[in-house]
Amino acid sequence: MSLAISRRSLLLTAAGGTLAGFAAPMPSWAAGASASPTILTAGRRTLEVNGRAATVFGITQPDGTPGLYTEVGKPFLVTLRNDIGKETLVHWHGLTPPYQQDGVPGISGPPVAAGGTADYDFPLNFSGTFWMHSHQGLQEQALMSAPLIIRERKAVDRQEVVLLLHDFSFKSPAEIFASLRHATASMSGTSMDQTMGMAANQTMAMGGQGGSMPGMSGMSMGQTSGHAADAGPAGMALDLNDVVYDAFLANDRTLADPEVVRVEPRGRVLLRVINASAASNFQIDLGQVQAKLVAVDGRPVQPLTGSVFPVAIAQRLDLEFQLTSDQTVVPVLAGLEGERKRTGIVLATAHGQVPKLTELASNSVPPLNFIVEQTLRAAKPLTLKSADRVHRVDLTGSMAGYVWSLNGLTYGHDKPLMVAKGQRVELLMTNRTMMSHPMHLHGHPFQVVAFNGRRFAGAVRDTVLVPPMQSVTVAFDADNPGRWAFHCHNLYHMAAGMMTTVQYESF
Ligand SMILES: [Cu+2]
Repeated sequence: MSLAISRRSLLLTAAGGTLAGFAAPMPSWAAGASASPTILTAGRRTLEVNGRAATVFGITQPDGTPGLYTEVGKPFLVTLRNDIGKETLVHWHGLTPPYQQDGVPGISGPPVAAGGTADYDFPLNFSGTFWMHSHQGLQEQALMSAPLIIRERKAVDRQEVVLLLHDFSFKSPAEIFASLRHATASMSGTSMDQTMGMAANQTMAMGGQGGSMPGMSGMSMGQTSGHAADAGPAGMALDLNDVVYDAFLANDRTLADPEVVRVEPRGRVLLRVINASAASNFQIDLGQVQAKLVAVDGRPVQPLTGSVFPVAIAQRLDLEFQLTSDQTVVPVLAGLEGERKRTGIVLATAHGQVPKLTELASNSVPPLNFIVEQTLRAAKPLTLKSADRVHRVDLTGSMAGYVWSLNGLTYGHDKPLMVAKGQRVELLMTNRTMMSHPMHLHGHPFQVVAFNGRRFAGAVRDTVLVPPMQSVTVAFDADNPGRWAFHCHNLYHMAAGMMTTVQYESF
């Protein structure tokens, strides 16, 4: 591995000065170029949730705006300030920087020390809806995340609305993780070595029913580990939500007191949905509004019309629609899969009377599946080419102490997926568990090219939900040398070991 760092690479400074190994020439802005960096501060803030104060993280500009709004063609020119009093590092989810600027501790570089800063400078060659989040420990659960919007250069006559979704708990993320590990460790008597997910085992422990169990949705297993069960492939029980949350937030608010976004009568809207949850998949429901899904994960797709769209952990949706004259109040609802719980915002014209919305829907949202994914077609597909290298990646898990892994290996004991520059690479992911996994590759957009072996030219994106006991193949071009994280974006699965790296043979 080479540590050669180009002029446009990361300059990391800690309180004590420039870190060894990361001494880099000054980025272009520091050398007197006209543009100056946007300062993003990772800090703490107080939110009120369900009438209670909660201290959470945030990533904000000096004027308090969360995240970054920029324009294609401008460089990504950012100084990250760490004001949280301990180490952090922020990942620019979906962007394609040089790997040293990717924001993953231990893979791209060291974290930023308390009180320190890090500088970023790389080109932005595409527009779209992206996001940023801490990749340090479990900070993402405590809301260390924000929008990262790259607008098109041409002005478009439509109102941009960003919907950032979070799952929220008053418990600390460490406490949640400890409870998950404890809950499963104490149940692991009979199946230490099997590579199934947890729900099948838990279902047996709860009476041996293997089929669909309506009415079990939302039942709670102890304090933290609640498992909604539903019919899976061949009638097996699926495992949906490991964590029972205190609230689901849409732009930091619950549906009891939602954000109301004022829109023009008959206005055109571009709704950018970002699922910044740590561990929750949602279904977006626009009610009477027919929208066009025009991009997923910031990458354009052939438009798909509808009013209900799945959005898995870490994924994004760009939805375009025009309100009709009688659509003066439009709730944009996000329902938790397998549950009746929901959150959302409300679009309303100046005179639209916003009704009281209940946080529990009348029906539960079905588990996310692959039906919409299979119908998506990239607007700009990869060139047609056979794979130079195929990596088989089994998504695996074990009951023993909440362990999740890839090819049976947890991160740290993993075997990196090797690639060479210029190769077309395919990742054939087979989910051997009863829980879906939102799999995310850093630094490279990938195209979804097969589901259970059936080929199609699916969406180009950065995170794909692999359903339980199914297989999904993605393809990407190895054009960004370095060492890149590849992991499940369920934060607790990643923390439990469901992560590896894609590594170039030389870089
Ligand atoms: Cu997972």
